Amino acid sequence: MTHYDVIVIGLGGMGSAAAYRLAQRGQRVLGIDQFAPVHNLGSSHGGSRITRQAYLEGPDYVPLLLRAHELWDEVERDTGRHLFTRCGGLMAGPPDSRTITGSVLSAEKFDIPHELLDAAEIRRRFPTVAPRDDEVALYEPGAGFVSPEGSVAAHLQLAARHGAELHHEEQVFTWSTSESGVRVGTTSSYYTASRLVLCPGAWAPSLLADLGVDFEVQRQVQYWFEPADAAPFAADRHPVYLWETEQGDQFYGFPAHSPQGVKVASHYAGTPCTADTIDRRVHDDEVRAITRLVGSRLPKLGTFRRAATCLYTNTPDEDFVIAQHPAHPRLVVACGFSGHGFKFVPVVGEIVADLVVDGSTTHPIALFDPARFDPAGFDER
Ligand code: PYC
Repeated sequence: MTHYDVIVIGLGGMGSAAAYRLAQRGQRVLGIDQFAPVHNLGSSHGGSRITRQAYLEGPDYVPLLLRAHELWDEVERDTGRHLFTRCGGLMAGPPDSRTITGSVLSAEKFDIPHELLDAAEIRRRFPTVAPRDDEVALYEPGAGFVSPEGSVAAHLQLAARHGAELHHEEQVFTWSTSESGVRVGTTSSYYTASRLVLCPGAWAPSLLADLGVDFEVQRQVQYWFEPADAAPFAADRHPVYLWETEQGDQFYGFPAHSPQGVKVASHYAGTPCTADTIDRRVHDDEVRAITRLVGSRLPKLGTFRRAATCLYTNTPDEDFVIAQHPAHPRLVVACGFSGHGFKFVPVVGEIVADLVVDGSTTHPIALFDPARFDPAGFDER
């Protein structure tokens, strides 16, 4: 039986990046995923994910985003794939909303280039967008979107180039760790390694039941519309946007970037589900609701064309979990990305490689420690 330095379970966005960075650092890597490469059953599909650095979720994330944007460029260079479209980003809402105050806080603290726009200026610059008179926006010219499918394909390509062995359509049914190593059982075989990385996406509740994090997996829907006039939605004229309404709804969208049309979605309309039992149908009342919500600010969005479901894996505070597992020192986990993680993919790969190879990282990841959910502390279990 081949013994590996590290086995990576889950080769979606995060796992593919982890497999690459580990292989790049000379580790003998086995990556395992239950599906064929670049599938649409997890959280790494749909053609686009927003990336931005004036991070409304908190300034602690910004150093990671500064590095992530460097690494997106590096992965593009190393693979020749176009992954990152810098079309600018509009964070819009009432002046006292978290979307505005949080974005401004991060932008000012880290000197992220940005402009504050009032409603008239938003309308003047972006004729597809119709803010209320009392809404404002932070415009970030360096924001844009990345391709989730392109990212997975690029990282798998780089992992293989650096010697990683990648097994697809092989399901893990058991893993264990001991003082001497780790053991993984799949539908095909058993494997051993010195270390284990789990990037389980929406399968976190079953694969990481003893982590002490109360994950909520949510069914989300991405929708595509076809505007009567597509020209003003082109990526050289239209930003990505994240909009908070005065009712606290948050929706987001993209310029036209595929023949499928213009993609929009709601950030908070998810419903609890499991990764294996999610309802993949999209219902008429959902289409009516998103048409009403996004149409209230983008009245020229046009005709609904198609929709696809997707999965969020939320932690209770919506901050990620990236750490050595407190009960299994040989295991590193990266999960709970709570619907806003994809933009971090390349830096998460780097952090996981640091934790596995060096046992620590210089990246600021205290925010992601799962011990925050255990007031008693893991030592007292
Ligand atoms: O991180 O920008 C983001 C985002 C928007 C909606 C979901 N995530």
